Amino acid sequence: MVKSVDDDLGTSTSLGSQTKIIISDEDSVQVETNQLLTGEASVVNSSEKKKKERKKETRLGISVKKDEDFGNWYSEVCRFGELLEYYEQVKGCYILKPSAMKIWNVIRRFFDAEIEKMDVEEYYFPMFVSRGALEKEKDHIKGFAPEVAWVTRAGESDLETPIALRPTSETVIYPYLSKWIRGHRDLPLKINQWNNVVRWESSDTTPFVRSREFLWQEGHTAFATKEEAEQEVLDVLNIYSRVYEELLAVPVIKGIKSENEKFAGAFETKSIEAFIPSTGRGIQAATSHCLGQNFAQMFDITFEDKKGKRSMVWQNSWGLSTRSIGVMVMTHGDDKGLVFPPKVAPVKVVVIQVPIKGAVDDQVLFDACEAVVSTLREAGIRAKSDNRDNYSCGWKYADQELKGAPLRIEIGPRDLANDQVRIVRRDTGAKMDVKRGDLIEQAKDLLEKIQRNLYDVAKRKLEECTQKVETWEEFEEALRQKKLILAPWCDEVEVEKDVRKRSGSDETGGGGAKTLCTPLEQPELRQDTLCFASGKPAKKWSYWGRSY
Ligand code: 87F
Repeated sequence: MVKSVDDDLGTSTSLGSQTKIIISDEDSVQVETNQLLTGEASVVNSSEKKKKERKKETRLGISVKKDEDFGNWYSEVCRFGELLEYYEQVKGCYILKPSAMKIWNVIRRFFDAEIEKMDVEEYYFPMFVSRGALEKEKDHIKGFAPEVAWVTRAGESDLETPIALRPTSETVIYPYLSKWIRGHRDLPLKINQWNNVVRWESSDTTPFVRSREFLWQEGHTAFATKEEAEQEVLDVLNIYSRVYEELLAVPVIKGIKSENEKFAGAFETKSIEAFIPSTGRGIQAATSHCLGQNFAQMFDITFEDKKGKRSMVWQNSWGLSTRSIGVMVMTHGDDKGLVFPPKVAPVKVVVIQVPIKGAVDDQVLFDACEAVVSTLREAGIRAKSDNRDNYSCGWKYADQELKGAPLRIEIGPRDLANDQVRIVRRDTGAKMDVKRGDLIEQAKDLLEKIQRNLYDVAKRKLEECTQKVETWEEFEEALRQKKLILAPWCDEVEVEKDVRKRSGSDETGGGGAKTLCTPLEQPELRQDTLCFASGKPAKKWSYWGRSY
C-alpha cells in the first residue's frame, strides 16, 4: 500500500516556525539498499511546495549538536524523540507522551515495590490547600510564596478565600497526622502518594527539569524516635540512588545539603545529585528530609509513649519527580537522538524489515519480522516492529535512533536465507549477525551490556569532570572549565553566599556557583586544610558548581 506521508506528519510537533524534523546525519545511516534516506521514494505527494518543504525538514534532523547548543539539542531531542510536546496554552507545561509515561511507570513500579518492603502505604490527598493551612507554617513557605498558584474564582463568582494548588503536601497531610496519631501504637505511620504538584516557576522552564506542573511521589512519615527517622532517610536515599544508577544508568552522589540549600522546614536535607557535563551544571536528583520535630510542633502531632508521656513525633519527607527522566535524557542522549537504558526503555528492540526489490516477497519479510517480535515478547522483552511501508528502511533506522530503543533488528532477504538477523546497538552503533536460534540469549546479553555500558560511560565522564581544588584561583579555573568541584569548606552560610556572588554567572545564564552537597563519602581531610573560599579551617569536603 502506498500512503501519503502527510497522514503521518499532519499532526506532528509544531513549535513556532519549526515543524517536526525528520532525519539526521546521513553518515550515520547505513542503508543496504539504494533507497533514499529521506524515505520519499514510495510517497505520493500532494504538491510541489510541500515536497520542497519536506525535503528541507527531512535534511534537518536534530538541528544542533549536543556539545554545541545543549539547550536547543535537549528541547529537540525531547520533542522529536516523542517524549513530550510543549503545551502552547500555558508556558512551562508539557504533554507527556506514552514513552515518558512508560519510563515513569517503570520507575514507579520499582519504587513502590521497594517502599512496600518498608511498610509504606499509598494514600491520595486532595490537590487543594486552604490559605489557612498553607500559611500555618510561615517560615517554610516564605521563600516559596511566589511559586504558589491560587484558585480565586468559580465560574463568575469570586471565592470567599482563595484556594492554593498544592506545591507539595505537608500542609495538606499534617493536619490529618495530628488527628490520626494518638498513641505509640499508631507509629510509625508511613504515607506515600503519587501525584501532580504545581509550582509557578517564573523563568527558565525546561522540559522535565523545571515545569510548572510535574509528577512525583511524595513520602511523609512519622516515628516515635529520632533514630528510626534518621535510618529511614538513608534507606530512601539509597532507593533513589538505585533508581538512578540501576534503572536510568545515571551515576549520582549521595550527600547532605548545606544550611542555605536545605529545605527550610527540615532539620536536615539529604539528596542525590547528578551532573551534566555538557553544561557543567549539577542537578538535584531527589531529596530525603529529616524534618525533626518542626512540623510536629506546628501541626500538633503528638503521641502518648509507652510510659504514658506525651511526645512529639519525628518526621521525614522525601520526593522523586519526573525530573529524573530529563536527567536521563541529558546524560545518555546523543546527536542522533534519545538513548534509553534497556531497563526503562519503552521499547527495547525495534524490528525493521529491509526489502530488496524482487529478492523476496514483502509479505514473507513482514511475517518474519512479526515472528521475531513475537519471540522477543514471549521471552519478556518489550519489542515492536516498525512496518510502516511508506518510509524507506534507512529513514526508519534514523527515526528509530531518534526515539532511543537500545537495540534495532534488521531483517532482509539475506538474513532470511541464512536463518539470521542483524542486531544493531543504539549506544555504540556496533552490528552483529545472530542466528535465529540464538536471538533471545543474544538480545538479553546485549541489553545487559548496553545497560552497563551506558552507566560506565556516564560514570567515567563524571569522574573526568570532577576536580578537586584547594584555592580560590583553582576553583575559578575549574568553574570556567565547567567542572564539578570538590573543595574543602568551612561550612559557613555567609561564605557560601559570598561564593555565589563572587563566581558570577556564565555565558549560558547559569547562576553563581553553590554547594551541591557534602558527600556522605568524605575524602580524608588533613588537619591543617583551609577553606578554599574563606581561608578559615575547613570542616568538610563539599561539591560545588553551577546548577539547574
Ligand atoms: C514551592 C512552593 C511552596 C518546594 C515549594 O522536597 C512550597 C514549596 O515546600 C516547598 N517548593 N518545597 C519543599 C518541598 C519539601 C518536600 N516535600 C515533600 C520535598 C519532598 C517531598
